[in-house]
Amino acid sequence: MRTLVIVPTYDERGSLPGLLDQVRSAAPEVDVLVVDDASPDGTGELAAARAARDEQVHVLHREGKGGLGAAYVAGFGWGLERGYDVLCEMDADGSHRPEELPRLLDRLAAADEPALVIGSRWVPGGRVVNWPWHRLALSRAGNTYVRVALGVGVRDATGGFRAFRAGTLRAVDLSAVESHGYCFQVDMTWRVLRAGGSVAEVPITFVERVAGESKMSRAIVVEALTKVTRWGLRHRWSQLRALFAPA
Ligand SMILES: Nc1nc2c(ncn2[C@@H]2O[C@H](COP(=O)(O)OP(=O)(O)OP(=O)(O)O)[C@@H](O)[C@H]2O)c(=O)[nH]1
Ligand SMILES: [Mg+2]
Repeated sequence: MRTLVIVPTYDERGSLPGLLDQVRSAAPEVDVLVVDDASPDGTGELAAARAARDEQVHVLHREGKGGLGAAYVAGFGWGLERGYDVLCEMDADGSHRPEELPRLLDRLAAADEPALVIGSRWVPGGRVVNWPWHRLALSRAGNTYVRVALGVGVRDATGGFRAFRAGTLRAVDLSAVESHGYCFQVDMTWRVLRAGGSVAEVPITFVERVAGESKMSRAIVVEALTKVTRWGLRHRWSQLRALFAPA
C-alpha cells in the first residue's frame, strides 16, 4: 500500500521540522506532502529545503491562505494523480502524534476494510492533553450535535487525524467540498457515509499545540453549526419523503 500523509501548514515553522522527523521515523515507508499556503513565516521554504534532501517529502505551494479544507482537497488531488493507495490527514502543530499513525494504517488494512479511519478522542481509550474546559466542552457538544443531527454513530467526526482509501476519495465529489476548519472533517465524514463507506475509529491521544498560533475562530464554529443543521434537516426530509412515497 503506497501511503501519503498530507500536512497542511500555515505559519508552522516552529513545529514542522520536528513533525517531519517524527513521521519519517514512525512510518519510514510513507511519503509526506506538505501543503503550504504561502505562510508569511517561511514554512513553505523550510519544507522545500527539506524536500530537496529527502525524496519522500514533497511540497505543494499554494498562493495564499485558502483554508484547511481547500488545502486538503488540493493535497488529495496531488496524491490521487500520483497513484497513492492511502491518503492521510495530519496537523502540523503536534496535536496528532506520528507514533500513532501506524495504528490508523493497520486499522484501515483490517479485514472489514473500512473506507475511512479516524483517530478518535471520544472512543474508549481516547484522550485529550492540555485542553482548557471550554475546548473540551465545545468538541464534546459539537460531536454530540453531529451524531444527533445527522443520525450517525461516529464519535469524533470533527477529528482531523485520518486515513482514507484512495477509492473512498474517488467516490466522493471533492470539487464540491467547500467547507473549512472543523466543518471540513464533518463534511468528509458525511460524504463517505452517504457514498456507502464505513467509518472506523481508533483511540488517540490528542495533544494541544505547544508552539505557533491556532487558526480556529468563531466563524469556523458557526460554519460547522449551520451546515450540520442544514445537512441534518435535508437528510430527515428525504427520509420522511421516502416513508410517504407511493409504492
Ligand atoms: N495550508 C493551510 N493550512 C492551514 C490553514 N489553516 C490551518 N492550517 C493548518 O491546519 C492544521 C490545523 O490548524 P490549527 O490552527 O491547529 O487548527 P485546529 O487544530 O483546528 O485548532 P487548534 O485546536 O486550536 O489547534 C495546522 O497544521 C495548520 O497550520 C490554511 O488556510 N491553509
Ligand atoms: Mg491544532
